[in-house]
Amino acid sequence: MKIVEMRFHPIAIADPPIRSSYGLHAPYALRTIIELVSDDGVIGITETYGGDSQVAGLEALRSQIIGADPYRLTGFLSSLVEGVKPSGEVRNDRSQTFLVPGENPLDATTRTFAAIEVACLDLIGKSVGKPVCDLIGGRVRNEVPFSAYLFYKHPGGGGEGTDARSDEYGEVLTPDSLLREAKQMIDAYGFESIKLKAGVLHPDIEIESMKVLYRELGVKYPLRIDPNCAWSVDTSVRVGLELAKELSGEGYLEDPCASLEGMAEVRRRLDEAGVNTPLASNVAVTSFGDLPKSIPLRAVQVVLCDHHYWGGMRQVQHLAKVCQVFGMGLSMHSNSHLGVSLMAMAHVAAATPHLTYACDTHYPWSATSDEVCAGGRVPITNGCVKITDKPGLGVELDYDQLARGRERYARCPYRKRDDELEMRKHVDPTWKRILPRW
Ligand code: GKR
Ligand code: MG
Repeated sequence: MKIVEMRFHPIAIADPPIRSSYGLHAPYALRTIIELVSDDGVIGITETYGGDSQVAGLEALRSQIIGADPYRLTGFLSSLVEGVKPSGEVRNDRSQTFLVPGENPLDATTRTFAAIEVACLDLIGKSVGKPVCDLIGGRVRNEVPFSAYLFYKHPGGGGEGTDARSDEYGEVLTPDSLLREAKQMIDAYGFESIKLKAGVLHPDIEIESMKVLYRELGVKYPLRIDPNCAWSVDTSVRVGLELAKELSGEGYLEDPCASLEGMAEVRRRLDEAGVNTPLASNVAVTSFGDLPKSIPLRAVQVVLCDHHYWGGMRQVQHLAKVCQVFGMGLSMHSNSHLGVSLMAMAHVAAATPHLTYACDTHYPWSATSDEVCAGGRVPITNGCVKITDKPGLGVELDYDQLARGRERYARCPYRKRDDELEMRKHVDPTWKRILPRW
């Protein structure tokens, strides 16, 4: 089999004004849908980050991809993820950054490789009639659990002008409105664990928000909190101590502060106080190169993988093994996305035994009307995405919807994610990302 055509579709999807320590989401999130066509007419698809630089990175590989055998990806593109430097030294770059995911130049090659890998796996799966999870070792679960991903937000449902969407969750800037958001999301999707994107309001309000969730929803829902490094070491320790009960069980404290050294210090002080809440991360550890320093420091106890930037599904499986060997847990990170990415996340999670935490997903924040999967939205039932026997990722494209996504991209002024700029435009003209803020 040979790849004879490669098509990229830059799209924009409505995104509500949700907040994080990075700032504010723009009215549209950018994604790219990729199609690889084989010489026998089968089409493999994938979804990745959007914007001009992601598309340019993919475009630069066109001559290597056209004519290539999708079964031999490691041979023709492996230098992007595990090659050697011109010096002969094996690459083990660290990619830790404070930029928003998808805009980190240090993981540009692993992002690009991942996109091509998943499209090749979908193509192979659709050619041989097998689901992707069964091509990468076989599933260990038929249902992949996801968690409710709560965000503080301003009023608005995303999109702009006549393309503005209805606001499903309203304004959420208090503990009570956050509880309402949680209940709404759990009612709609049946999630059985909850993550709060924190680092937005004063830590006392965020602590209170977690206490309200715990009190009102009960121990049945493991809780996680992630301020994306907005707190100092002292504040992180204080929050860890005050939320020891709320984050117990399957919960964790994710990226409370910046740097591996900072995280290690938080670990040490929580241990001293007898609090064993795991510290999780998708900021301090974002590549294999971060692990040699992180592991002896005991900076991170749960790594959040993400095939989109770790270099694809097989790299996530390698990461799982490393985590297992060194006694770390594995969870999954997410960014604004549609159903093709959701299915890819579900397939890799299904085939990764050590991925035992419910995965993050931004899926509830995307609008049904923007979905590019044929047949509409991928169902999340009882908090889970079902893995069926459909070949490949189990989804096909709706080309009318894809064309609408492309038109939206062409019409909208956004070409990269810049939450700090959005924050200055819509909330506070003087706003800057300050780490630590508290
Ligand atoms: O969507 O604003 C967001 C999140 O802050 C996202 O960009 C993060 O990467 O979900 C992410 C996380 O867990 O850090
Ligand atoms: Mg995180």
